[in-house]
Amino acid sequence: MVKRSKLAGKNRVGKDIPASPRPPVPASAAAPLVAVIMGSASDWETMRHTDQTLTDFGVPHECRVMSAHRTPTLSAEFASSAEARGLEVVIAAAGGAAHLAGVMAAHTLLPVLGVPMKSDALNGLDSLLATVQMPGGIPVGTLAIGKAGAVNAALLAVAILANSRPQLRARLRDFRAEQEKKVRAARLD
Ligand code: RP5
Repeated sequence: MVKRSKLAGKNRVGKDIPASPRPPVPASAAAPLVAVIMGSASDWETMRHTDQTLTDFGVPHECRVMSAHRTPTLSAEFASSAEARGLEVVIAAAGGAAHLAGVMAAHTLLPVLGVPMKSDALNGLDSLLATVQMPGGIPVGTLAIGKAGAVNAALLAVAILANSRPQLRARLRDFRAEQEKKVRAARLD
């Protein structure tokens, strides 16, 4: 069972993000290897694609809401303890002045992948620049804005984990082969 961390506060684990009072649904039965963090429950519509992709690959993970500015202490504590809890990759999504991934990266040596949310004001350009433009020294691997970035963050996390997990690597190879097959078979009416 994925245990609900004491740090989680009111946040939920797994596919339960926007829903309320029922108990958290773990994203997987095993201890999580990937944390999927987002700045607001409003990011879940996009980040559910990260959750789904990790689930498709059978990667144990947890999904939580926390914010660099609304819950700064929680965010710092979560990132600081992530490695000790057995996590290997942190995926952080945020929109607007999107500093969540940078804050995560500041508090952990684990690889942090940032997903810029498509914002109302600037279509995600604000989120992209805030996430990608980390000063040298503390890296955030930044993906594309929105759904593509959400899916690719999961695939990149899979690739990182697959370096030391041959079965996962085989699944990733199969996934690529399947994609290629579909494109090769594509017919235009
Ligand atoms: C960011 O502000 C969140 O990541 C979200 O993308 C954005 C808007 O949040 P809400 O006002 O919808 O909660 O912190």
